[in-house]
This record gives sequence, structure tokens and C-alpha cells, in this order.
Amino acid sequence: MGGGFDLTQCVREPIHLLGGVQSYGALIAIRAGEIAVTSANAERMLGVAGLAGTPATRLLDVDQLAALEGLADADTGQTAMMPVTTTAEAGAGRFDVTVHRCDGMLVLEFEPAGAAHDFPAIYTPIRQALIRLQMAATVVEACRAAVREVRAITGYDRVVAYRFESLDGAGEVIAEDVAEGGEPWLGLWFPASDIPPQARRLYERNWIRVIADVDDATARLSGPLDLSMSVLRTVSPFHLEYLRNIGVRSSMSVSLLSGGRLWGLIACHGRTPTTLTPQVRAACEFFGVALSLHLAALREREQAAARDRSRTLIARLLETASAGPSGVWPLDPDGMARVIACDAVLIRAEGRVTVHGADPGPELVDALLAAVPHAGSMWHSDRLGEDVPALAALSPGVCGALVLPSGPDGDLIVWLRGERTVPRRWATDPAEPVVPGPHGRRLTPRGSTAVFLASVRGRSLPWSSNDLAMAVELGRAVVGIAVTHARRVSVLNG
Ligand code: BLA
Repeated sequence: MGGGFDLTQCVREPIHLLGGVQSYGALIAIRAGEIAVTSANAERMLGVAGLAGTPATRLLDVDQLAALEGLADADTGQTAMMPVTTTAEAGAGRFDVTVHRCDGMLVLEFEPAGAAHDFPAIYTPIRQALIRLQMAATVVEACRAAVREVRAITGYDRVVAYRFESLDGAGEVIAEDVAEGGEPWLGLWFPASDIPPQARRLYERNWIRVIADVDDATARLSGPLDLSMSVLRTVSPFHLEYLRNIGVRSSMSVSLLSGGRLWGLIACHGRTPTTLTPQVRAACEFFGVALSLHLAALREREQAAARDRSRTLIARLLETASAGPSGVWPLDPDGMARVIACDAVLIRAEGRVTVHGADPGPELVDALLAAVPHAGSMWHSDRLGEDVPALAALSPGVCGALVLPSGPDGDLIVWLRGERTVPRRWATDPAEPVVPGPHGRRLTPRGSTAVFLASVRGRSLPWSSNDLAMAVELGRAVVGIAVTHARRVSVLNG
């Protein structure tokens, strides 16, 4: 097989419909009081034979069933919270039961009851962790505190904070806590395809994903069931192969969300099989929620600081502009390139075109001015060759353009960016032999460099929301200066 692995397979895999659960627990789904779906291990684990098609009261008494239904209905499903857990006597003994509703069925997931934690034993370390977390002043500091705390709570061998560069993009390990002797991953990049989009969407709905043992034999379900909200959901064979290839036996991920979207994960790895009690999972979930809120606040603060820096630069630009002679371009192009990082600034004013910085040459400038949309509103692209077919032949000399109309008569400011260079350390270790699984070496992070390079070819660094906001402010300033100049000129003439 080797390198012939088709990555589109990953994107298409319906990972919520794989028809099985991890066998450390058992699942039954009840429709209208009757057991409609069971996992193959349910009868053995629960100690009751012939469950399928029989009344649920054979397994749980009426009061327990009513209580479980109440719990399922109290969970509105509006938030990305994991299903509610309780303990119940069922068949052979005591179980931790996690409950949610799906397609009109009550879905119960049973795990042998773990050691009962008392509330203070769970809450005290979490509370201390939250206090330490709140003292973190930057995103990276908060993540550093978080990985330490999560490893302390769970005992995994490696815990990393993994941040995506964009919604479905590649990511970087920005904080790590690893057991003695573990290879350091801090600063390493992993490609976007390591976590396909449908998996990311599921992690937006569930804060926690536990994979107890990559060598587990899945307990098959007796019928179809959407397992999106299941805590026992079985795992894609692709991802299992990936985990085996990086020497991992068990894993857990905690979602980091901002505005409901996944922007990173706390990823945990164990070298041995690891199940977590629902209480410990709930603690991790709670921690993930608190961390996400704190990170959102910190990110907001960091972005505001970046905007403040840009505004200071704009103010300085305007000062020098209004002091300068009229009749020349008012803003210092070098200063403009500091407000919005770029390789060149192209200005068209009063029919004259000037280029400052890395001049892409008259041919490209003409083609660009002819092809990019510049009627009225701002326009931008980080992949000109793809977005504007007329420019395909001229890329990759220039891959990014931010076009700002700056006056009547087709006046324009254009910031240009070349192809992005990638000063990144990928999770590749050429010295270490890779043992390819049945899907070839692509299912390791080691095949990454080529995949990533292909994904950035012809693309510039993307224009950030801060870049766009600052362009709007500069645009306003240019119009303001033009008005002032016009007034000065009319005063002089009058
Ligand atoms: C899921 N891939 C994941 C998850 C992580 C990664 C964290 C979440 C599940 C878990 O916690 O194990 C990848 N793990 C990483 C990365 C780091 C890490 C990047 O620790 C870096 C620090 N994976 C592939 C390819 C496919 C693929 C090519 O590399 C597709 C064929 C699939 N990854 C894949 C799938 C899931 C996944 C399907 C979802 C698993 C699930 O929740 O069912």
C-alpha cells in the first residue's frame, strides 16, 4: 500500500455511525419502554439474558427508569456537555450509567461502578487547579498550567495543549507535561488531516473523548444508532492505527472551544490501557469548560493589545502625514507595511501607480489591478492563483492581496504577500524507523511535511481579522486626509 493512501477517505468516514462501543462498557437503547438496541457484551456485563425486544423493566425498576429519563430530559442538549451520569442497580450489580436521548430513544451506557469518590476528593484538586489557572496571564501560560493539572488528575504519560492555526487547520503543541524519559513534543507541528473535520465537529459537541485501549475488541451494536453523543463510541480504525504508530495505548482529549468552535485540544496519551471513572471525566470536562472561558478572555485581551499597537502606529502615520506637503501621497508606505505586515504596498492615486517594497514587476502589477475586484468594498485573498484564475500563471510570486479602495477614480491601496514560508518543526523524526500499518506511513505524523507543504503552496500568510480592521481604519484616515488636503488647497487658491 505504502504512500497510496487516499486522505479523502478520512474526511468521508462516518465516525458517529461505526456501530459499536468500547467493550469496557455496554450500551442499551430503549424505545417506548422496550429494549431496541444492545451492544454484544450487554447481557454478559449486566448479567441478564435475552434483553433484545423485552421491556426495559427487566433490567431497571420503574423508579430507576423514571429517574434516568428525568436526567436525560434535564440535559437540554443545547450545550456541549457530556451526557449525565448516575449510578444504578441493574441486573448483576452496580453500574455508573451515562444517559442521553437520541432519535427518540433513551440511550444508557453502563460501566462497572468505579471506586466511589467523595465530592471533596474530586473537587479540592479541581478548585486548586482553577485558582492556579486564573493566575495565568497569557494563553500559553494558561495551557502550561492546564496540562500539568490534567496530568495530575488523570495520570496519563503525556498531556499536551494543541492549538490549531485555523478552524480545520494544522496545529502546534504549545504546552506539554510528559513523564520522565518521554520524547519532547513542545513546538512540534502536526498536519490538519490528523484530526478530520467531522471529528472536530463532534469535539465541539462533546468536551471529552476517551479511548480506553487501542487494542480493544469493539462490542458491536445489534442495530443502527447515531453515537455522536455516546461516551463509549468505538473508534475509527484509521485513528487507532495512528495511535498505535505513535506508541500510544490509550488517549483522552478535552476540547478547547471559543465561541462554540474548536480551536484546540488538551490531548492525553497513556502507554497502558486507561479508563477514567465518570467522576474523573466530569472533573476533566469541568476543567475544559473553565479553561476555555479563561482562554477566550485571554485571547480577547491579546487581540485588543495587538489592535492597540496597530492604532498607535496609525496615529503616528497620520501625524507625519498631516505635517507633510500636500499634493503627495499622504501616508508613509513603510509605516503602512508595519501596520499590516506584507512584502509590498501598491498605491494607485490620481491615476499613478507606485510600488513600495518587493516590487513584483509591472506585468504582475498590471494583471493584478485589472483582475482583482475593487469596486467599493475591501477585498482580500491569501490564494490569488486559486481565487482569481487570471492570476494563476503569476502566482506564486504574489499569493496574497488585501485591496482597499481609497478614494474616487479607482484609487487603491493594495497590500501584497508572497508565498508563505514555513519555519516549522514537524513531528517527523527521520532517525526513528517507522513501521507502517496496513494503511501505509501516512497514518503517522511523520508523513507530514510533504502534506503540509502541498497545503500551503500558492498561499500567503492569511489576512487576520486585525489586519482587516486596521485596513478599514487606514482607509478612513486616508479619506480624512484627502478632505483636509482639498480644503488646504482651496484655502490657498482662495
Ligand atoms: C482523532 N487525532 C484525533 C484526536 C487527536 C488526533 C488528538 C482526538 C482523539 C484522541 O484523543 O485520541 C491527533 N493527537 C493528534 C495530534 C496530536 C495528538 C495531532 O496528540 C498532537 C499533539 N488521523 C490521521 C489520518 C486520519 C485520521 C490520516 O492522521 C484519517 C484517515 C483520523 N483522527 C482521525 C479520526 C479521529 C481522529 C477519524 C476521530 C477519532 C474519534 O473520536 O472517533
